Amino acid sequence: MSVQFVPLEPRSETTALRERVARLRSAMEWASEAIPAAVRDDVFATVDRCEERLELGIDHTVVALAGGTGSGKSTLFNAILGREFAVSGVARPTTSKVSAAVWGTDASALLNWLGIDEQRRFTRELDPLDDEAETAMGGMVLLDLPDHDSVNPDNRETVDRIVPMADLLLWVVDPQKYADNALHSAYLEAASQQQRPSLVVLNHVDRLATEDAWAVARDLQRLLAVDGMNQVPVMPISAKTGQGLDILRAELAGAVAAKTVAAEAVRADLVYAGRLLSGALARGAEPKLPDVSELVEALARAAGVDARADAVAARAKGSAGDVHTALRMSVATAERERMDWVDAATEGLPPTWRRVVAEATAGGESLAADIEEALAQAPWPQVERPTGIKALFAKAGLSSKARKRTLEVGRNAVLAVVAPEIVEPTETIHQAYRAMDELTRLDASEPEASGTDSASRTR
Ligand SMILES: Nc1nc2c(ncn2[C@@H]2O[C@H](COP(=O)(O)OP(=O)(O)OP(=O)(O)O)[C@@H](O)[C@H]2O)c(=O)[nH]1
Ligand SMILES: [Mg+2]
Repeated sequence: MSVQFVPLEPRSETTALRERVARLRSAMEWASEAIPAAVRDDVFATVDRCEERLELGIDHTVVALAGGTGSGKSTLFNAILGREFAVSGVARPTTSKVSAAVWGTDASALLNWLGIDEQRRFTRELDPLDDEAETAMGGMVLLDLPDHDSVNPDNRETVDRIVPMADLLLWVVDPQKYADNALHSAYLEAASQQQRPSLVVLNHVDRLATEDAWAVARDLQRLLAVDGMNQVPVMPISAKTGQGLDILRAELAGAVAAKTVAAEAVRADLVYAGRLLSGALARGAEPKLPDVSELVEALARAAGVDARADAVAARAKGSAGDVHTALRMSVATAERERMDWVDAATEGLPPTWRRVVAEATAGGESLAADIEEALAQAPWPQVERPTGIKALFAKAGLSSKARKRTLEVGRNAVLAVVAPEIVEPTETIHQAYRAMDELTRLDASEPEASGTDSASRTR
C-alpha cells in the first residue's frame, strides 16, 4: 500500500485557496455574530493560519515528527538527516525544543513563523554532487517535536501549537505504546477528522521478530481505521538500524516534490472550518433578496409620494388644488417595512442571521429621516395649470405624464436611501452566508474547481 503524491500546478491551487480564505475572512468579518462564539474563535484562528501559510509560499513542505516520548522521533530525525543534530536519549522526555532541518533553499521566514529557535535550525545544503535520493528532498522542512504525551506541560503546548501548522504529520509510533489512547483519541482521530495529510511509521521494529512486527503493524492499521485513517499505510521502520528508511524517504521525497502538500493542508483546514460553520447554516437554504421595487414603492407611498402624484395629475388636468402635499415618513412605518424586508431576506436561515441582517441595515429612525430629507431635495417636476385652447387637447396626456414623472422622482429619491442603507448591507450578508455555505460543501474528496487532487489524504 502506498500513498500517491501527484505533482500539480501549485500556483493556481494557491490562488484559488487564497481567494477562498479571503472570502471566508470577509464573510466572518460581516457575519461573525451569526456564528457561535467558540466556533468563531476557531474559524478566525484557521483563517489567520491559512493566510499566513499561503503567504509563506508552498514551495516548502513542513513535515513534523510527532509521537509519544521515546517513540524515536529524534533518532528518526537524525537518521533522515544523516547527522546527529537532534538530541535523542534515554532520559525521558528528551526533546523539549523543536529542531528543524531544511533541505536546500532558505526557509527562515517559515521557521520564524513556526517559532523555531535560531540555534535549533540546520540547513542541509544540496549540491549537484548529492545523490538523487538526497536532492529529491529539496524543499523539505523536517521538524522534531517534543512528546505529545509529556509529563511536561510546556512540551504538550509546543506540540499543540505546531501540529496545526505542519503540512504533513509523520506519526512515530512505538510497538509498546502503539495502542495508547492518548495518541489515538487526542491526535490521530483529530488528524483524521480534519483530513490532515499524514503518514504513520511503526518504529523500533528491530526489537521485534519479523512476524511480530507485521502483527503489530496490522493491529496498528486496524486501530488507525477506527480513528478514520483508512488510507494511511503503516510503514515498519527502525530509526536505529535504518530498516525501512528507504521507503519512508521515498514517500517523503514524493510528498515534497509534489509541492502541493502545503496547499492540501490549507485546504483540509478550510474544509474543517466549513464543518465547524455548518451548525450555523441551514441545510440547502439559499438566501434570496426580496423585491427591491416593492420595498421602495411601499416606502414612497407611505411617505406620501403617491398622494402627491395624484395631486400633480389633478393639477395638470386643471384642478386648482395644492400639489405640495406633505412628504412625511413615520418611524414606525419605516421600521415595519424594514422588518418585513429582513424577514423575507432571511427566510429559511437560522434565527441568528435575522439579527445580523437587522443589525447591518439602517434602523427605522434614520431610515425615516433620510427618506424625508431625500424627498425634500428631490427634483420634483413643475406642473402648471394648463391654459389656452391647445391645453384642452393635451390635458389627459399631460396629467398622466406628470403623475408618472412625480412617482418616478419620489421613488428614485427613496431608492437612493434604501440602496445603501438596506439593500447593499443585505446583499453583503447574503454573500457572507454563501461564502460560508460554499465552504461546508468543500469536501476534500471533491477537487477544487482548478482541478486538483493532490497529496495524501487521511480519507
Ligand atoms: N532499538 C531501537 N531503539 C531506538 C529506535 N529508535 C529510537 N531508539 C532509542 O529509543 C530511545 C528514545 O529515542 P528518541 O529518539 O530520543 O525518542 P523521542 O521520540 O525523540 O523521545 P522524546 O524526545 O522524549 O519525545 C533512544 O535511546 C534511542 O536510541 C529504534 O528504531 N530501535
Ligand atoms: Mg526527542
